Amino acid sequence: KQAQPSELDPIETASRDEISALQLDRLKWSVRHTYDNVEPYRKKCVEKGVHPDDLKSLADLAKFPFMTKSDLRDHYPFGLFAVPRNKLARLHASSGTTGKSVVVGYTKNDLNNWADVVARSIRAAGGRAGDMVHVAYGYGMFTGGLGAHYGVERAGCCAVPMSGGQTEKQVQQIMDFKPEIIMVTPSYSLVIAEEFERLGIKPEEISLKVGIFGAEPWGQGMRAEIERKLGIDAIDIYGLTEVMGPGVACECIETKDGPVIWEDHFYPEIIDPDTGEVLPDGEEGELVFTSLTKEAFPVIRYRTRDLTRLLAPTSRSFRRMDKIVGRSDDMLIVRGVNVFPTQIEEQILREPRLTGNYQIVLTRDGHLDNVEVRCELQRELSGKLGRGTVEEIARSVAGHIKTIIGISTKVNVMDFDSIPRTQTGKARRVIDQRPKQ
Ligand code: ADP
Ligand code: K
Repeated sequence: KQAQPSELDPIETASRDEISALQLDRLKWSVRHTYDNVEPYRKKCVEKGVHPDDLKSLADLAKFPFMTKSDLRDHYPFGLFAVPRNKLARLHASSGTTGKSVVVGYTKNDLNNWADVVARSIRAAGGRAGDMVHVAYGYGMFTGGLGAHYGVERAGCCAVPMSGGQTEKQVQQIMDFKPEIIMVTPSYSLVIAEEFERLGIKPEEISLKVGIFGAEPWGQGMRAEIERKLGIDAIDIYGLTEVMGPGVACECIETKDGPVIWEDHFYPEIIDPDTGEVLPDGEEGELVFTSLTKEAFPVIRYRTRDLTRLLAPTSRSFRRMDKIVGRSDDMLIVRGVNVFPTQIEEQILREPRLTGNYQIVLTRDGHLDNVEVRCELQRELSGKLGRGTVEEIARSVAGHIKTIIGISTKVNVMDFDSIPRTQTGKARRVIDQRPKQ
């Protein structure tokens, strides 16, 4: 499944010097293009006393101001677009997981580049021309469905534009059409896997060989769970609406060691979220992207709020990102301890008798935060274990959470299918019932 050099874009195996030279050329163009055509960004530059001519090396980018989600909201809908509206070929909007949605636009060239990076992602995941790809990301304003779709076609594959929902039909079509690849959120892939289970269809009877999963954080335990239940290799794809959509970075099947950033289109930095200072590769901080080729909606130093690290190249010449711990908005502060839902997910999935469906419910009792972790028994065990065993599972998960994360929780081991499933995409992991301060 490993890609032959002839199947890769030449830049994927170029020397770091060639990559840096290309990045600098493109970066100069992108900063100039944004400065000339996006008035609010030009204003920020003037206030900071920087000009596109100051950009002489990649490191000079650190002198430029950031863009944030609130800039997008303040200039809703088209205030940050860098082309006149008759040059637009498509609009998308973020699904608004956190707050009001933002609108982004693409020119024909932007759509072309997007399809290229998604096609490259599919090849990295082991897909080849001629494969059939079941796309269960939502189609519509969300970038997932259409973003994946045109990449599938660009890769020479056959797209099955199923979109999200209708789980029984998803499974029926996978059985009938026998696709090799599925593209879907990790949480919805588990819902599909459970439907296969319910029908008594075993992993080896499922045609799928590879799943390309993104749009929400998922840990290594979740990867193992999905791989086991569907009999596939599970590959991590990363992206966000503001920067493009899915396909900003994608893991390679031969290494599965974190998404490779398609650095010829998206220039990454990691910053200290408190000071804004650029951190060296390997250190954890907030991921920041500058688009290098985008025409309609260029972003310069866009703060993603996603926390991760930049890692050295392995299977390609581009750098990788570590799995996203979570985005800063998702961080829970429980009795003063910072916790990401994925950290709790990892502790739940150490226990093979539990599924990857879970929910964290926060309440406040006087001044104390209470955390209930709801998890579920695997279907085949549900209703069959004695109360003592169920309590022992709960105690063991709570023990791991206490030792590794440092918070006390009440773990509630429930029967299979007690927690609501996502039908359309991203799972709702946290229910915060604490009074707003
Ligand atoms: P919204 O901001 O409304 O959720 P997006 O679809 O643009 O809409 O979401 C992008 C965000 O989803 C990213 O900033 C990141 O937090 C998350 N995300 C996307 N892909 C991954 C991934 N592979 N791993 C972890 N988080 C991801
Ligand atoms: K399979």
